[in-house]
Amino acid sequence: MTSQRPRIVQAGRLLSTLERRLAERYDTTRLVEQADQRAWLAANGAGVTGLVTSAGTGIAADVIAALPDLRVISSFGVGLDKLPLAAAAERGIAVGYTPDVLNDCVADLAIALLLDIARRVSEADRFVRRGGWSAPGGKAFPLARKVSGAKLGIVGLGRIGRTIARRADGFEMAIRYHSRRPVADAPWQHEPSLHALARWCDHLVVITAGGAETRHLIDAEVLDALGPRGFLVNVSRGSVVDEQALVRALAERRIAGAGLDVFEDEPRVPAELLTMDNVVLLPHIASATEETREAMAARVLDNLEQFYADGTLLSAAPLPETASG
Ligand code: NAP
Ligand code: 8YV
Repeated sequence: MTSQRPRIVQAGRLLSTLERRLAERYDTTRLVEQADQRAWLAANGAGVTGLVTSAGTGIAADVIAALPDLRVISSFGVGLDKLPLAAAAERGIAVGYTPDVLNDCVADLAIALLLDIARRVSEADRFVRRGGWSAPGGKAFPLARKVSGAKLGIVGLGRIGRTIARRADGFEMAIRYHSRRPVADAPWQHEPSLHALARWCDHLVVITAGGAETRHLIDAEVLDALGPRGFLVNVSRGSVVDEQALVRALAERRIAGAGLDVFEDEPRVPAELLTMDNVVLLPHIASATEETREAMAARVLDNLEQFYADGTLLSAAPLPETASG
């Protein structure tokens, strides 16, 4: 008997509650469970109308090419850098994502990294655990740097960047931001030059979109402008920072420290960083709370449900213009 439920494909693993609900509502195939994914797609790709993935997993070009009837992609996450947006626009495939519901948690984690690296929280924890505090005649733990009232530069004042700025207001920080265009209703000062922003601030928080346009936006020159008393926090994408330039700047103490949630080649973290005390390294967890991941899962489902009901999406990703308009 043919299933009446829409046929969808799930690329990569997802939150288990989301996987269960997808399987209940749709005729779902998990690509990762297929011994030969290409062979499965070649034999069964026709008739699949939906594809669910995540910002981290993305979609390989050959997967959507093997789905001739694909009408909708629903992605778990807000980053669009691994999604084939141009191909989707050309083929009229709708793309849903999960903006806004993760703003709070990503902003909270950016502030956590900022506090951790400037106040040496993780470093102090390691000091206590290895007996440094209680050691007879041991050295005093080094002084940290003040966050309240310091100068914060934000690279990318989008949904999450603004949420970070509002939190930093609570710390009475002086705030300026850099983006290609000033944000009309933002109370913070726009800085058209990224270098000038880096020179001015004590802490530079990076929260732009990823992808080709922002690749290595934070390069050796920006790091030198930030300088030996400046801290870098990156919660956007690893690709936005030139990681080798960052490793060199940290090793040579040309910047004071870095808090990193994202890396250029995840889950690979450059070995040099693992032994440095002036870095905090996280495994891409900015949105990873039970509450936010459930809200993201709900948006993935709501996007699909609405699309199959009326052809529209609750949260439609912006697609590039096609040659035909
Ligand atoms: P958003 O609202 O689209 O904001 C993106 C910002 O980046 C905008 O202010 C944009 O301003 C700026 N931007 C884009 N290209 C730029 C460039 N070349 N130079 C300077 N600024 C540029 O996106 P969002 O929802 O805040 O999310 C931002 C990103 O955070 C996502 O794309 C994702 O990669 C990342 N993220 C990471 C995690 C994590 O777990 N670590 C979680 C969620 C999101 P202009 O267009 O005016 O330049
Ligand atoms: C998630 C993210 O880690 O939303 C994004 O762009 O990077 C994070 O929220 C990701 O969606 C899980 O793949």
